[in-house]
Amino acid sequence: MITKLMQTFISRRNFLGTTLTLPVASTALGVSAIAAEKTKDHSENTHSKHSQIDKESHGGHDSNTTVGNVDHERNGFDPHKILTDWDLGKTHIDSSGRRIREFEMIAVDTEIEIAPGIFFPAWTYNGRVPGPTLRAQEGEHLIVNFINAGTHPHSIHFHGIHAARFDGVSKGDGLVWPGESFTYEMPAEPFGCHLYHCHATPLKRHLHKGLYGGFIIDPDPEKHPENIEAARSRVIGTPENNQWQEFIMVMNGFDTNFDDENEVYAANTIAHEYMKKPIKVSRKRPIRIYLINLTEFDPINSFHIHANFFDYYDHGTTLTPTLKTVDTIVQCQGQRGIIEMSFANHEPGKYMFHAHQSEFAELGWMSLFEVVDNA
Ligand SMILES: [Cu+2]
Repeated sequence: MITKLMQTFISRRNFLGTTLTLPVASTALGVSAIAAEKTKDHSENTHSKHSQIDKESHGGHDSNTTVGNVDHERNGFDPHKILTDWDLGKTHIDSSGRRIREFEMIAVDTEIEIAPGIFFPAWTYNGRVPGPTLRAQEGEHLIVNFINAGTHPHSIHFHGIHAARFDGVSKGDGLVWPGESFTYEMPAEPFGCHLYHCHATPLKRHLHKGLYGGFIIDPDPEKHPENIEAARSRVIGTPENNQWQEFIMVMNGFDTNFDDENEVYAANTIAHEYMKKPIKVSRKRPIRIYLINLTEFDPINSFHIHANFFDYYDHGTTLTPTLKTVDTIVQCQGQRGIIEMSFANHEPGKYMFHAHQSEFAELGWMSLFEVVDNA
């Protein structure tokens, strides 16, 4: 089944002249095939198109990924940059000696391309999905200035510790209406890998439209003398931290035809982006992934690495692993954690990682690390 969005896009670009027949829509074919695969339904017409697509997709492509490329410049964000573009805000020391860290967030309606030729009418924080990765340090006082420049009421609900009036929920006057603004304040605690999202109702729609992002609180090493080395290694910008190759990955999905099922899945929004352009890593330095699940409509998502094992810190709130030597973890929506692993003893090459729900992987959540001697 083809979404109205796709039809609009395809006719806009004149790919097909006046008639829309799936198999010749080559730039969108991979995703057309997977979208059709997801919605085995509705009409005989759909079925005949479907069988043609199957032949094309199995005969024409060898890597079972989307075909073509997403225009990241048009989107205004690049999933390769999102991996590491921490938003550290601005800091100052107030009169009482507290370190204040201040962030700017703006909600805007933004059409984004989530797979080649597939456009999605997203609601975003700061024009991107996921929103900015806010990063602070344990013990700081946080101020988040939020403007709603969108067309619906929104909020920011942080998974952290804060007063009720800063909880951003629709039942407690927590909504910020279009054209209005609100300032959230909270302590940066506990340290860990957290998240934020809009909490306006209907929640599933506001969340799935793209209003979410990572919220990382680095530990204060002074407070953790028993694990001071581990704590230091998590503090962005320190020499200990610079040994690590850190990435954020937000697992998400997109319901392109609004039937409460996802047609496209990814880590950091763009289907199969890290398959086509693998994430280059050095085998000599360990890897730390801040992994967050914000997939709507599916009860769980997962992360599986090929040819390797990792340690896992559930919620990132401990400095010793909560799971050791695993190659797969599962997260429900809102769950998150930190993965640590190394390719030091591996030969260089491309190593796959993906959701271990094959359907999610085939619909976009499949990726590669390209392990090299020096990255
Ligand atoms: Cu919202």
